[in-house]
Amino acid sequence: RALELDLRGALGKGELCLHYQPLVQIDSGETLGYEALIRWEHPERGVVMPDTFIPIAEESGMIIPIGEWVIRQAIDDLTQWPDNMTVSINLSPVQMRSPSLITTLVQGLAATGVEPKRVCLEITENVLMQDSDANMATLHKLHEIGVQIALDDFGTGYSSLNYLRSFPFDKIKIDRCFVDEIDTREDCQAIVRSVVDLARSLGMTTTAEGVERDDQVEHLRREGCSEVQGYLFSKAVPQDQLTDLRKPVH
Ligand code: G
Ligand code: G
Ligand code: MN
Ligand code: NA
Repeated sequence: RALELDLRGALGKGELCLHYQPLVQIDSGETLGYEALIRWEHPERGVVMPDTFIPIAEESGMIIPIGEWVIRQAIDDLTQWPDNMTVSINLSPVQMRSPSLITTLVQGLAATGVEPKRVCLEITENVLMQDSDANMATLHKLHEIGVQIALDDFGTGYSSLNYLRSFPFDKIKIDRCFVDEIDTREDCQAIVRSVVDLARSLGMTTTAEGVERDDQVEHLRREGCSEVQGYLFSKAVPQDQLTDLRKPVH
């Protein structure tokens, strides 16, 4: 409860901030863009992680203004990065039901002139499970705007395969539970191989999450995964600590 009260003031006091974790192309090692991961710099508790406060924000409805702030901030930050880079933004299922989601996104893009395809929205399977028709309509509207849509934490929910049929995702993010032991366990290798093949036949790319070791990268490359993300490359850091933001040398 105390945390909920504090969270009500956090946005106005500028206590929320975005950290960024790179998404790396597996073959070139090039940074393709960054995923925005929210942090709360609480004046007494120190840094509060999203797993702690996003559920509170969702239950209280505060996720709507917080989520809109995330969209605006992430697109603003993107304008500082090289033109070919993307930003990935996590969406709560609650935001999918908000009429202001589309307008916030459209206004953010218009105000900055950012190309829509440089923004990737990450949604989880529960978005497709809850209130399916309305959420599906929202997903199609988002796609019409031209942003990319990724299915996050893939493989952790139910009926995953059925959902892949229902919407043309641009990308599947393979949950780190399959990546953790891919260098030692054949069952993980087989699952990742199947997801990569499936994604490819559906015209989607794949990002492996939670990559911490070189051996995992070798296996992911062998299975045909196109992008990797994880502590091996970098944890999420504030924008001023991103080291790949130098403009390419001509
Ligand atoms: O580093 P990590 O602890 O940052 O993130 C934990 C969880 O919080 C992940 O599931 C991530 O998707 C979620 N998360 C991080 N940032 C945001 C955000 O801006 N909005 C929403 N809805 N979820 C986020
Ligand atoms: O659900 P989502 O994929 O958006 O959440 C990303 C979460 O994964 C964040 O909490 C982020 O800090 C965490 N994360 C990112 N890279 C790694 C990693 O290499 N290992 C582990 N254990 N967690 C990671
Ligand atoms: Mn994510
Ligand atoms: Na994920």
